Amino acid sequence: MKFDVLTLFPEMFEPMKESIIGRAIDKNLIQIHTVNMRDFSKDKHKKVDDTVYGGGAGMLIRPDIVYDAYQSVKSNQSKVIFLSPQGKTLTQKKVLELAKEEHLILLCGHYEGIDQRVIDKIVDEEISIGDYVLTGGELPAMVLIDSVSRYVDGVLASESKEEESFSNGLLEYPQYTRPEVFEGEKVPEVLLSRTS
Ligand code: 4FN
Repeated sequence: MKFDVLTLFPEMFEPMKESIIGRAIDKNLIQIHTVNMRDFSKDKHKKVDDTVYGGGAGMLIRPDIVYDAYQSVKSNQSKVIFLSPQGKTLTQKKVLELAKEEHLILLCGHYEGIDQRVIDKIVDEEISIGDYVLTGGELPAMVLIDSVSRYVDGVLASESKEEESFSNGLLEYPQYTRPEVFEGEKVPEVLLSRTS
């Protein structure tokens, strides 16, 4: 599965090369490629944003910049997801659905947002990770990549997906590991004979 991330802050995605996701990249099971939208600026100051028509606070990313960045990575199998507070909340059901895709293009907003015309033109789905104010769509994009990547074949050891599945998670009980006594608190007696 390939992820192309359209962002103004590509360096934010560097830490994803660690851990389980990093191993999946090394094994060529997933690819995470960032596109710096600033590279598509047409002016000498590398400007990508402008003021809002009709007034209103702040700046928006210009539609032509986003469109050219999109054109540089789109394929016939790509699905474009805009990470946005107005989107449908990401659920485990949606994660499993997205894991079947070959190519996801993730569009990350910054400043006050993105011109609506390019959203209408290129975006297939608008997804939110929850209701709180953020400074950009980059962390939401990483949440989506992390949650979806675990379901790409070969990324996780086969048992862990079932065991940690959402439905089982709701029924989870407290768990304990060594030491047997921590700050005077003992592991429940009934569990002590069952360590695997
Ligand atoms: N956020 C709210 C209402 C109005 C604005 C925001 C907000 C980043 C570009 C969007 C936020 C949260 C979850 C993307 C929030 C998400 C974003 C996300 C996001 C800069 C404009 C902005 C009512 C939700 C509190 C800033 C509510 N999932 N604007 O955060 O991109 O994906």
